[in-house]
Parts: sequence; structure tokens; C-alpha cells
Amino acid sequence: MAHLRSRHRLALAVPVVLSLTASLGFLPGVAAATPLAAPAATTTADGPNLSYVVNTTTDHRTIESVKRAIGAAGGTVVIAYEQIGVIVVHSANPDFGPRIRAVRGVQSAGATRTSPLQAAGTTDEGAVQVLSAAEAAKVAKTAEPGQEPLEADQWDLRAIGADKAAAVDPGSKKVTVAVIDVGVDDTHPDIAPNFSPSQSANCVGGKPDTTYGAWRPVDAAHYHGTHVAGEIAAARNGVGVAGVAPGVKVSGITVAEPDSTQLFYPESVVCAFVFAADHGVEITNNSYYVDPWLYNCLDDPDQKAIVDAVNRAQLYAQRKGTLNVAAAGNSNDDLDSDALTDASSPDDSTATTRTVDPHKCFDIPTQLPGVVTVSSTGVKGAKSYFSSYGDGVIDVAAPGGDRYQIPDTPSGNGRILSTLPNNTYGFLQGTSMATPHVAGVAALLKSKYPWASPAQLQLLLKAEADNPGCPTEPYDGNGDGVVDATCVGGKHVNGFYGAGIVNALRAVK
Ligand SMILES: [Ca+2]
Ligand SMILES: [Ca+2]
Repeated sequence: MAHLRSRHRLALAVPVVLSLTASLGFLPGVAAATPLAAPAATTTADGPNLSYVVNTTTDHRTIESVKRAIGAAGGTVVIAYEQIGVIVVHSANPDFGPRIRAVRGVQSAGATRTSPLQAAGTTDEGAVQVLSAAEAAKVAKTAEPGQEPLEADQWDLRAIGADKAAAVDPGSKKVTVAVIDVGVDDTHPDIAPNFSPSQSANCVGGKPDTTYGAWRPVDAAHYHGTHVAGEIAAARNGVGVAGVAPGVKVSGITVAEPDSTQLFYPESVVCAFVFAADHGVEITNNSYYVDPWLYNCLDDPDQKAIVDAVNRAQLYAQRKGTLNVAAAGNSNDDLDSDALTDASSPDDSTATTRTVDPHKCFDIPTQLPGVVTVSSTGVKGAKSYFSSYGDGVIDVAAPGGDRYQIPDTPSGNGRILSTLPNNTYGFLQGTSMATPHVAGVAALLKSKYPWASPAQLQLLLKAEADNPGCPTEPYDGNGDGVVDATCVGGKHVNGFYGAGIVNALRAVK
């Protein structure tokens, strides 16, 4: 679950205990330390079968010649994305990485994983809190005319004017937000009315599977994407909750491993961006970081290849008119600092502790160019205690919940209430939850300005945001008396909130 912006590291609020179980047979070993001088034509399969991304040009002849070299080096092509020059490969040759990097026409190449999962972890942000039937009945009793039954607990909608915006314009059915995540339960009665099956797929492994229903979560533990989808576009249908943009469409592109690791490998994410771009998706929601590295350092050939492949895919989506919105992370890291401690990578084998410079080692996709980077706020409009931040890194902020900031609502829960698989509802907190609020407001903007480019949408999000400014007191997010972060910047742009907290009502006016 590393990828999910939940744990201390970055993403969100997901519980889930990592365990080993079956999952693919990837083993340790990897080629990283292997010298480059391997002999020709080794096709031995004496190593673990790893997955790679091989990045080349978009020229067809070059791609064909690189494909032949891949075969000669003991690799098998899974899929070639010619439009971005990225080839997904499996190989059991321990020398495959160095071998293929030496081939003419290959710009970067590397393994997208290290070895099978061994470590377990729990989330700092706490597990999902399911709303019981009794609690739901209590909340529903407080609903006012015109409100959804559980809306009294949705302080986040009111915080960005999304309740009032829905009365003006709920957004257009011609706009789709794709949720790149662990799967979306489109049979949920609050999601079914707005779901777009033709823009949904399962991208696990790097190749899209569009079989009907392939995008659904494999089990109830894969609930994260369903929560995100509801935050964006849960219908105003007299049932449950409402999303920020209840008139737009939402789709699901699954990238999480189906086992309990729920890892988001790079080739799956590459597939998701290309699929979204090629299927007319206007906005993608990315509430995760790409596994297995929290920060990908460009001086490492594998990590460089991962950054290169994912960046090509997300830039391709932008060129086709898709705005990509991504979570800043849940590790309360200053992404503008000179040095950060990354103790969680790689998260598919044994993590080691290393110091990284976030200007050279990137959390992706959130730190990639043109991506809207989102920090999280609580009900008081202050940065969530877990939210990463950084002057010049954060673009905008949005409600993602904070259990230390208590709202005056029936449940008094500072987290975000939304849909869960199997027709249930629950609370989560994280930058994972902030991101869909931004995606929802962006969808409202796109509904109003259908010709707006991704860059223009991002400018509008910023121009219409409300900036709380840096706090005047030292920031102690969890109230333990120890200062947790320093906000750098001014009233209009700063490291905690970027240009400010997005606003749905302004988007539709
Ligand atoms: Ca509803
Ligand atoms: Ca503190």
C-alpha cells in the first residue's frame, strides 16, 4: 500500500497491512551492480523474472530495432507504446538492464521493481472508518431539504462551496475524470449513475484489459479508488453522499496489484496515462506515488528510466488535452528542502534508509512537469498534519481531512466521508482525499470552458483559490507542542497551500 498516499510516506489514508502472499514471482537479484560488459546473445533465464521499461524514440524503425535487441538480450516485449517510445519488457536475464542500456536508440531503461515484498507496515493516518447503519441513520436525520442524506457530515463540500456550486451547475456529462487507483466499484448506487465504462480499464502489468468490469476492485480491501471516485462525482440522487462535481462522469483505471500489497508499478501507471489520453479523458486523479521508490533519483539508471517512462506517458496525456492532478504525499515532507530521509524504498523488498534531495529525486507523478500538485487541509482550513508541502512545489490545496481538526458535524469526524465498495460509506484522510476535490473543481471548470487546455485549467484553479497564507504561529499540526513544519512564502503563494484552497462555487459562476 505504499503507493497509496496513506502511510507515513506519502499517500493517503489507507490501512491495510502489507503481507507477502503470492504475488508474482519477482525475486531479488536485480542487475543493478552488474557491469556493462556482458557477452552477446545471452538468453539464459537464470535470474528472477523482472519487469522493465525501455525508453526509446517514437520512430517506428528505431523501435523495431530496439525490440530485436530486447529479444537478443533475453527480454520479452509485453507491449510497446510507440506514441511515447516506451516498451514494457519482462526478462529473467540478470544482465538485461546494462545490456539494453548499451543498445543504440535506447535512451534509458531499467527495472521497475526489485524483489518480492517482505516488510509490513501500518498507516499513520489510520484505517478507514466505516459509517455504521446506526451512525448513518443519525446523520441522515439532520439532513436539510435539498441535501443528500449524509451531507451534514460532508464539511469538505461546504469548505470549498461545492454544495452551493451544485445548485448553479453540477458539471457536464461530457467531462470525465479517470480515477487511476486500486479499482472503482461502479455498482455502488452513488457512483453507478455517473460511471463511464468505455473510459475504464485494468492496466495492471502495463497492458489495458477492457473486459467489462475489469476495473472493479478485486476485494473490499481495495477500497481506496471507490472513495476517491465518490469524492469527485457521487450523484445527487437522494442517496448517501454527493461529490464535488455530481454532474460529471467518472471512470476507473486500475493500476494496483490485486494482492494485498496493492503496489502501483510504473508500467501499470504508464498504461493508465496512455489509456486515459487515448479515450478522451479530460482529467486524471492520481492519489498515489509510483512504487517501488518514494523518491526516484536520476543518478540511478533504474529510477531514471522509471521517471522517464512515467513522465512521457503523463506528458502525452497533457498534449492530448488531459489535466493530471496528483497528491503531494502524506509524509509531512518539505519537498523544497535540501535533504529528505526516505526510509521506505524500495517498498517491494527490503527498504533501506537514504538521504535524498527532492530537487533531484522525485516523487512521481506529483513532481512531474505540468502535473497539479495538491496539499491537504482540515476543517479549520489549516494544512493537515500529514500533508507534504514545499514552496514552489505545491500548486493548490484542498480538504483532505485531519483528525486533529474537529468539525461541528453530526459525527464530528475531521476526515472525509465518501463511498466504499459494496454499497457502504466511510471516512478517510490523506492528500489522496484532497486531490479528488481539486480534480472535481477542475471538472467543473472544464464543463464551463470546454476548450480550456490543461495549462489554462491549472491557471484557473489557482486564480480562483483562497489562500489562508502562512500561519502566524509556529505550525504544530498534531498539537504535541513540537513544531512540525515551516511555511515559506507569502499571502498569495506559499509552501503550505500553493496558490490556495480551490473553490467550486467560483468555478461555476
Ligand atoms: Ca448521493
Ligand atoms: Ca507537533
